[in-house]
Amino acid sequence: SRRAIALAFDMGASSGRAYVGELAAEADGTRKLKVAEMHRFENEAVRVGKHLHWDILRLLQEIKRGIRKTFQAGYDPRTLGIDTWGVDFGLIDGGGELLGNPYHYRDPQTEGLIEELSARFGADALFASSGLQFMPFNTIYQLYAMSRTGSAKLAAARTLLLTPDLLTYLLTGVPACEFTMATTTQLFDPRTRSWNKTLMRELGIPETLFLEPVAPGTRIGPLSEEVLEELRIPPVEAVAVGSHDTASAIAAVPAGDEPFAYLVCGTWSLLGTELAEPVLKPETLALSFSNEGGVGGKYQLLENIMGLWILQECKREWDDDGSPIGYPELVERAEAAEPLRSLIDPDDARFYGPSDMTSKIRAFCRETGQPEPRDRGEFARCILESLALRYRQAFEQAETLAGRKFAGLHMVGGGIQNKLLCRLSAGAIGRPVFAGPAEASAIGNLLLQFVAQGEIADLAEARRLVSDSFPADRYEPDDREAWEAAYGRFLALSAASKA
Ligand code: ADP
Ligand code: LRH
Repeated sequence: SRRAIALAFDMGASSGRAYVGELAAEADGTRKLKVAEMHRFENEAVRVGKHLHWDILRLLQEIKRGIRKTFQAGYDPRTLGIDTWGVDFGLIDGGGELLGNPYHYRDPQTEGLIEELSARFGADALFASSGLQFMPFNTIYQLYAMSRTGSAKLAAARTLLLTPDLLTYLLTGVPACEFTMATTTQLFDPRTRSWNKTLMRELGIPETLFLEPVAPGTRIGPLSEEVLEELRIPPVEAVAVGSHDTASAIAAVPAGDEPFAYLVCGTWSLLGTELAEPVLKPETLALSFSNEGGVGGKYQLLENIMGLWILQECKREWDDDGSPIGYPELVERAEAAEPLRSLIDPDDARFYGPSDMTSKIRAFCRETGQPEPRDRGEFARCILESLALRYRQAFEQAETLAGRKFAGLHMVGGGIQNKLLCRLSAGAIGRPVFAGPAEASAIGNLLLQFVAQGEIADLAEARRLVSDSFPADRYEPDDREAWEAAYGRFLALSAASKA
C-alpha cells in the first residue's frame, strides 16, 4: 500500500509553495511529520486597465509543475490539498468554463461599499449576519460591485468557486465549496451555518451561485484523466483542507489544551484566539474583530491587521527602482537603525492599496509631527515597530473580547523568519513569543489531508504532531519601560490619525 504521503499547495498573496509531507514512525515508536519543499514561485497582482487581477492559469500551471517535481523527486502522494488567501473567487458558466480572470482583492471596485451597505442594512445587523470585520475585500462587496454595474460575467455565471475550490476544480472537474473559505465571504451566516440568501437577493447576487459548504478534511475526488495523462502520474485524490490559508495556519499552531493567542504573520497579520462559538456581540464589531470558520468546527476570533504588506510594497518599490534588496539585508539594516524614531498606524486606509508606499509612510509621519524615515533601514524599523505595537493592541483586545488571559503569543507564517519582528513583538506585548512553524499553512494543509486519509484523528492530535515535529523558538520580552512609553505614543497617534 502507498505510504502516508500528502502534497500541500499553499498559495499566499506574495508567493505560492508546494510541500510534501510524510508521517514517519521514529525508532521509539512516536510519529513525526517530515516535510520538504518541492516548489516555490512568486505571486502578484496583474494590473489590466482600471482593474487588478490574479493570473489564475499561471498559478494552475505552477501547481502542475509542483506535482510533477514531487513525483520526480520520488514521492508518491496519495492526496493533494490547496489552500489560498481568503475572499476571492472565479465564476463558472453553464458549460463549466471559467469566466475570465478573477479579480484581486485589492481591486479598487469595492471603494465606498462598506459605508453604503452599512448605511443600508445597519452595521450591527450586517455584522451579526456574518460575524466578519468589514474589510473592503470581502466577497460581498466584490459581488455587489459587479451586480450594481451590471457585470456581464456575473449575469453569465452559474457557479461561484472560491480560489482554492476553483484551483481544485480546474484539476479535478469537481465543483465544491469548502467551509472555512465560505466564512470569509461575509455572505455566510454563522448563526445558522448557512448562506445568507435574503442578503444575496437584496444585493442582486444570484443565490444559485453558491454550493453547500463541506467540512475541512472532505475528499473531493481524483485528479482528472487529462491532468494525470499530462503529468504522467498515478491517481491522486484531491482533499478540501482548511482551504483558507489562515485556517490551515491556525490548525498548525503547536498549542495544547489551554486557551492560546496566535498571530499568523504573512502579507496580512491575523491575530486572535480559537473558540468553540462565534462572538457576535457589538463589541466585536466595535473592535473590528472577525469570527472566521476554522478547522475542527472551531471559530477564529481574530483581527485582520495590514501586516508585512507594507514592507513588501516598500521592497517592491526599491526592487523596481533598480537597487534590489533581500529581506535578510533589510532586517539587518532595520536592526542597526535607531529604535522608536517614528511610528505609523499600519491600519490607516492609505496603506491598503498598492504603490507609493514610502511616500505614504513619509506623509503619515509628517502629518503626525514625527521625523520622516531617511533610508531603508529606518523605513523597515518604523514598519516593524509599528506592527509590534499594533499586535499588542490586538492581543489585549482579544483578551477582552474572549474574557481570557494568554501566557504568550504563538507566531506562525513566513514573517517569523524576521527574528527582529518576533523580538519586537515580545517586547511590545510584554509576554513571550513562541515562533514556529514558518510554513504553518502548508503544514496545516497536510494535517487535514492526513485526517482525510484516516492517519490522524483530530485537531488535538494534529497539533501534538506539530509540537513533536517542529520545536518553536522562544523570545522573551525586554525593556518594559521603553515599550510602555512607545505604546502610549502609538495609541495617541493612531487615534489622532483616525480623527
Ligand atoms: P503570504 O503567504 O501572505 O504570501 P508569507 O507567509 O510567505 O506570506 O510571508 C511573507 C513575508 O515574510 C514577507 O512579506 C516578508 O516580510 C517575510 N519574509 C520572507 N522571507 C524572509 C526572510 N528571509 N527574512 C525575513 N523576513 C522574511
Ligand atoms: C491571509 C488572508 C487573510 C484575508 C486575506 C485576503 O493570506 O487569507 O485571512 O482573508 O488573505
